Amino acid sequence: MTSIKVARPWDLPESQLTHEPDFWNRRRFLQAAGLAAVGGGLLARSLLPNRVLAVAHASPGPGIDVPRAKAFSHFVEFSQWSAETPGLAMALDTDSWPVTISGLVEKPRVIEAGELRELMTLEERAYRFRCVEGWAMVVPWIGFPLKRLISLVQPKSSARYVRFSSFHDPRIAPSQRQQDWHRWPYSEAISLAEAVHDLAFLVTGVYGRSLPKAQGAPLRLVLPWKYAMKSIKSITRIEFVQDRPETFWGSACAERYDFDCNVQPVAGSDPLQADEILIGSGQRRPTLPYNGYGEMVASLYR
Ligand SMILES: Nc1nc2c(c(=O)[nH]1)N[C@H]1C(S)=C(S)[C@@H](COP(=O)(O)O)O[C@H]1N2
Ligand SMILES: [Mo]
Repeated sequence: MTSIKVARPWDLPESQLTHEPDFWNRRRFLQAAGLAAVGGGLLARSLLPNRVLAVAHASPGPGIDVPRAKAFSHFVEFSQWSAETPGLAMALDTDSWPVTISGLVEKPRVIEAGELRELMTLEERAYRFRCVEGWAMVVPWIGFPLKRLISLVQPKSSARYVRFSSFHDPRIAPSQRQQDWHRWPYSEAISLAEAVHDLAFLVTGVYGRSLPKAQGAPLRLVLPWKYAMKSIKSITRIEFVQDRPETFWGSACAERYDFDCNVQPVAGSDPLQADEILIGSGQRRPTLPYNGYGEMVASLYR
């Protein structure tokens, strides 16, 4: 059987995809590139209280031979060091995962992530993915446009922002027990205009499989023109609100991360953003405005 591929504005040449083994072995790559302590780095270079730094420095460095460290993953609920995350994240009960959609909508509802997956036609989209720490890749995500979910619940005209929250379960997430200076649960927010943009994608799978827990199963957001911290994992709540919400990183270090977090060669006061390193090839190249999606999204910010 042949399938006809219709070109979409975000399509990238297949040659640009990050090779799947490089995706799963990111940690090893990042370590070789001197970027291994990505989770720790994010905290250490930010303006968090000193005790965060103390925690970061007291932890053992990530060793590459930890058997369960299949993938690099940034998931602060579970661990400072990515090596531990895939194992710890196994405790997420993704079989039963109600997602609450509430706030300024005509049709609020609670829907099981599995039910949502059935309801939506899933598609594959390869997007550039760029962490504020400087690494970049091109990932074939599987999911559906966020705007399709939004049309299900029908926002009221007073809704101006969409706020996403991750799970809160200190029994399984060590940082939620130990790091009381953070505002748990992890949350992110975007404007409604951003949320209904074609590129905004809710993700349930990656590289042709269902999303691993460490990557934010069963449902995560992917916003390819923004730093990956906005691409919140393991979403349990989506709220439509009038006022701009606080976000997890915004309240931890507002001086460093603005609300938009759009990828820019030089973002605010952070001179580290001029270049990025491609996972796999290790190529260093200039950061692209809006991570290369400027033609599609720049008009949102004029
Ligand atoms: N709930 C939650 N979502 C999160 C994070 C997190 O710590 N918790 N980290 C963010 C950051 S900083 C990055 S770089 C990406 C990493 O996604 P990946 O592990 O799938 O590469 O997830 C983002 N979403
Ligand atoms: Mo990140």
